[in-house]
Amino acid sequence: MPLLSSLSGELDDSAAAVTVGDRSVSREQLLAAATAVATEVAGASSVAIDARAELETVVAVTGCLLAGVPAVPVPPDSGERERQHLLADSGAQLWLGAPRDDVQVPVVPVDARARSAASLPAVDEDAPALIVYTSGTTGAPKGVVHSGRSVAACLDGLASAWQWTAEDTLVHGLPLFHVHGLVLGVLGALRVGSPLVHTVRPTAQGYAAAPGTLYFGVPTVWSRMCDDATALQGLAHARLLVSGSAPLPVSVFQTLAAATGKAPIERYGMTETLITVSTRFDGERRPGWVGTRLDGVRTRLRAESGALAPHDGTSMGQLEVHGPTLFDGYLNAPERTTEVMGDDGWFATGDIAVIDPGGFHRIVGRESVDLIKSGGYRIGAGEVEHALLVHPTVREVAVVGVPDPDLGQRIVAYVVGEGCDEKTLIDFVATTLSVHKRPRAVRVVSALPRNEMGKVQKKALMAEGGSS
Ligand code: MLC
Ligand code: AMP
Repeated sequence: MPLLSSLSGELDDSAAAVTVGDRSVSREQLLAAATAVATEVAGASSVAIDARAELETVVAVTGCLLAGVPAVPVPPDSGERERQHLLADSGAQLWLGAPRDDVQVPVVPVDARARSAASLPAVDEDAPALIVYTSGTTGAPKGVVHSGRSVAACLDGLASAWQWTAEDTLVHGLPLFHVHGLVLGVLGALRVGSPLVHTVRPTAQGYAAAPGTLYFGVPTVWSRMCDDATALQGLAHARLLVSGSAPLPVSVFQTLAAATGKAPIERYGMTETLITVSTRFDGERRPGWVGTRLDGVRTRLRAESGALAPHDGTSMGQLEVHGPTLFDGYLNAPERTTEVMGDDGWFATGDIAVIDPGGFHRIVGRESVDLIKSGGYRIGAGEVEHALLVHPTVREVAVVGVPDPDLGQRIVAYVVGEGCDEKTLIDFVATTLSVHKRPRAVRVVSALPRNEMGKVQKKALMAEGGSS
């Protein structure tokens, strides 16, 4: 079934299908406005979307999918350097959004009230549909290419695991430029046919005020919710509270379960693999564990020795995944794709996990200290270090993620230089990369700890940063 076939299906066309903030469109309106976008972008090799938390982003992405033109969501808080990288690397031929001084490609304004009934040719479900940029341990973000088929496989697997139907109303306020908020949170609702209420920001008050049955959040959202007893009461009617993108602390799981009467659903995934593992609506929900494989997905553990590790609930190994939800590859970087994707089609996640005999997965940590998860965002230490080294006061730098009760990990930059100022450097990263990639603290030191080989000892910095 084509990814968005349910848009023109048999559901009630007149009811609000997507609400973002205080604006809504029905399915019929969304289809008409997205068709207008599709006619504008038809034939482009790819199109960049200014992915603000607005109705227009939903219309723009839907239009690109209807036209069969790969959509490149661009974080609205990205700085010029990051935005230019995304535009150049993706080769985007158009910019869907408001004009920006640094955007040189033609601008196509998006109007959620536009109407077109043009008939569109069928889309090849195996062709690239989305290019989502995500950080690696080093270098600039890479474009992760997904077809309509991989997205559909992921969404159908989740619908089955969660018994997610058109009777549900989905509520979330996650960013519309990553897998969680965009693929699950928008395309999931459109494919399943459940109305979506996007709260613009993922605040506890916003979630509590929005009447839904299914709520999506990253652990930081749920942990903030747990600090707001009134907001928690507002979720008592929910059918499912779903957490993902980072580890959900056991204490947050337990508080949510006690306060709402519902243990949260946890699910695990990556931009490259989409969601591969989840607990099920009718299955066990075990704190600290992320559940079992989605339909069609296979998983295995690769021990440090290179052999496969047993699924005995205690043996650890790097998690490898296989199945219909996997990406097609990194854009313009076949060698990077080969590094993570074996000839046999298994993807090496870089996450260390255990699997128990019943097929339940627990994510123990990440293999590399250079991939940081902060507030559910994946941030490469190398990318932030590179940005800081451009600043004239910085001579050496090491960026680490230290444990943080709110964000999971907090980015801390250790710098060596002359006249380094914390606020200046934080703002520098916020305006050249993305606001969400900024260090939360900068520590000026006389030298970085290095081993005999001259390599920075990041684990020592993490231990120090975590304790202060
Ligand atoms: C602060 N701000 C600054 C600034 N410092 N602006 C410019 N320069 C500076 N130095 C502003 C911000 O722009 C923003 O303004 C405000 O301060 C707060 O921003 P923040 O610090 O980023 O908010 P915070 O409260 O820390 O955000 C927490 C959060 C966020 C949970 C809301 O981290 C979040 O949305 N996380 C979701 C990430 C996600 O969706 N990940 C999924 C990846 S996919 P203003 O004006 O904007 O308020 C994936 C796959 C899977 O992982 O499995 O799902
Ligand atoms: P991203 O590429 O932003 O999609 O981030 C993917 C990474 O997020 C994974 O490799 C994991 O490290 C982490 N992650 C996602 N979901 C979970 C989860 N439920 N529990 C623990 N880690 C998670």
